[in-house]
This record gives sequence, structure tokens and C-alpha cells, in this order.
Amino acid sequence: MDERSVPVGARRCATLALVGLPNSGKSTLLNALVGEKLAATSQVAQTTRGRILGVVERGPVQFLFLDTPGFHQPKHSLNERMVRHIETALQEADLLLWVVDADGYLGAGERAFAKRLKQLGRPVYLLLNKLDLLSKGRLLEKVALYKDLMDFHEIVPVSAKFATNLEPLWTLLERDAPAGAWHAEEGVFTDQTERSMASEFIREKVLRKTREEVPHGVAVEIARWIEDGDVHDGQNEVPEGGVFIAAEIIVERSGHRKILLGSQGATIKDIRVSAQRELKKLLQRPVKLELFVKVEEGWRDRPDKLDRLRL
Ligand SMILES: Nc1nc2c(ncn2[C@@H]2O[C@H](COP(=O)(O)OP(=O)(O)OP(=O)(O)O)[C@@H](O)[C@H]2O)c(=O)[nH]1
Ligand SMILES: [Mg+2]
Repeated sequence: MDERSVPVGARRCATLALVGLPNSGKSTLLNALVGEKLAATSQVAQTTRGRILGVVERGPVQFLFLDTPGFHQPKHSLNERMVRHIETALQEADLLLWVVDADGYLGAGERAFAKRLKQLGRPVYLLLNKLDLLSKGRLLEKVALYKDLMDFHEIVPVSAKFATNLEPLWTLLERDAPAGAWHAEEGVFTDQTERSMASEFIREKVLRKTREEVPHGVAVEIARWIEDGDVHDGQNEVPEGGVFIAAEIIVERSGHRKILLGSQGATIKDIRVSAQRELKKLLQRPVKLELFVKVEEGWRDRPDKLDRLRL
């Protein structure tokens, strides 16, 4: 059905928060549900730092999905802000989608999170993600373990990575969407700007190519963004019909800078090439990307810096 043919009075609108522990697959699921890559994803915990909106229109229903950072104990100002984003989304949402790594261990973090969800008194869907990694027997075991924690409105096993079992999920969500006017403008699918997505996708490449403590101390700031046709000093090579982007990768220590650069600059080159490819896809025009690595000790605890980075 063409959503534009839906009479305004028959419309429904649901705000859904994708919440859970770090690395459970919330952002991968957001991307799968929206059918577009909106959020950075990686094997590193705490990839998502803010709240990311993804909008899907299906028949009479507009779904507003809020991807959130993973629930954790904050140790820096950055993390306090991340946890605040989770709280805001929990308050805003009609339905809470708790995404868990069903292949992982149900530990203290999950128990603490269940406690927080119960206090909200809102319908909670349990989405048992990473179904592709589980046998049927283990899946049933996991269902039983989670059911002991709290009452779920629905329990749906999914694989965000392979977009498996999403249709049954959509059917349930359509059933539960409350009546009401659509909140987002028709046809708009996110509130992220090209710039913020570009910096997130560059950071994603850094996370995917570095290990241990490096990823948590990395931020990306767009320093220059010159479109073909913009007036500029001619010092940067702007591709025809495209855009020149210079980005700063901020790290916490000079040792991390060394790791990022790699031997003879091999790692940063690799990051640049894969980020440039990704940005070309995102922006649908030629992209010339330049990266600089800068050390800023303690940036994660500097409010001015966090504000600048819109965190
Ligand atoms: N095998 C498998 N891997 C998955 C699935 N969903 C997500 N992953 C992987 O799990 C890792 C974490 O995925 P993300 O989507 O970044 O997880 P997240 O919950 O958003 O993580 P944070 O933003 O850190 O809280 C990535 O390496 C994904 O590729 C899945 O269904 N199956
Ligand atoms: Mg995420």
C-alpha cells in the first residue's frame, strides 16, 4: 500500500527504543529494519555513543526506531552522556525492544538492565539476536533463562546480521502500534546529517581495524567539507561533482596514534581507503577523504569537547 493513500485519521505511529547491553546487535538491527545503513556497527563494545533515529513507514504505521548506546557503568563524562541517551530513549518510547546477544552469557549486566526495564512498566519485547549462531536447543534454553527475569510482551528470535525472522517481528509491531498522527515528515528516514553519519562511518572503520583500548578513546571530527562548486582556497582537491572531506581522528595517547598510523602508515591508509569507499556509497557522489590523527589527552572528560562533538 502506498502510505500516502492512508487517510490521516487511520494512521498509527510507534516510537520504539532499541536498547540493551553493548555489542548485542542494536545498530545492526536498526540498519536491517530501516533497510539503509544509518548506524556504525563493530565488534567493539560501545560503538554507538548517541541516539540515532531510523524511520520506517509500513501501510498506515510510521515506526520511529531509536538506536541507543549499550547499557554500562559510566567511567568518563562521555559515558555518562551515553547512558543519559539511553534513559531519554526509554522515556520517549511506546515500546521497548530489548536486544540481547542470545549467543552470549546472561550475566549481571543483563540482570541489572531487566531491573531498570521493569521499573518503566512499558511493554518490553525480548529480541534474542544472533539466532544464526544458536542451535534450536540452546535457543529454547535462553528463552527459559530470560523468562525468569521478567514478563515480556513478546519474545522474538532474530538475526540482525542476516535479516532473519524480521517479518514476524513487523507483524507484532504493527499490531501494537498506537493510533496517532505520524511524528516524522513523510519520506524522511533519519535525523542524522550527512556530516554526522560520515564521521560515524569513519570511526567505524577505525574500530574495525584497531583493538583493545584504542577504540574507546577515539573520536572523529570533520574539519573541512568542500562540495564541488563551493568557493575555496584551491588547496584541496575537490572531485568533480563530489566532495572533499578532511577529518581529524582524535586519540587519547601518542601510543594510540602510533597504532593507528601503523608501520609506514599502512593502518591509516587502510582506514582511509575503506572509509572513502563507504562515504561514496553514503553520499552517492565522488569523495576525496583526508585523515589526520591528533592526540588530545582526556578528551572524554572535557565537556566543551563533548559538546563540540555533539555527544
Ligand atoms: N553472527 C551475528 N552477529 C551479529 C548479529 N547482529 C550483530 N552482530 C555482530 O555483533 C557485533 C555488534 O553489533 P552492533 O550492531 O554494533 O551492536 P550494538 O548493540 O549496536 O553495540 P553498541 O553500539 O556497542 O552498544 C558486530 O560485530 C555485528 O556484526 C547477528 O544477528 N548475528
Ligand atoms: Mg550500536
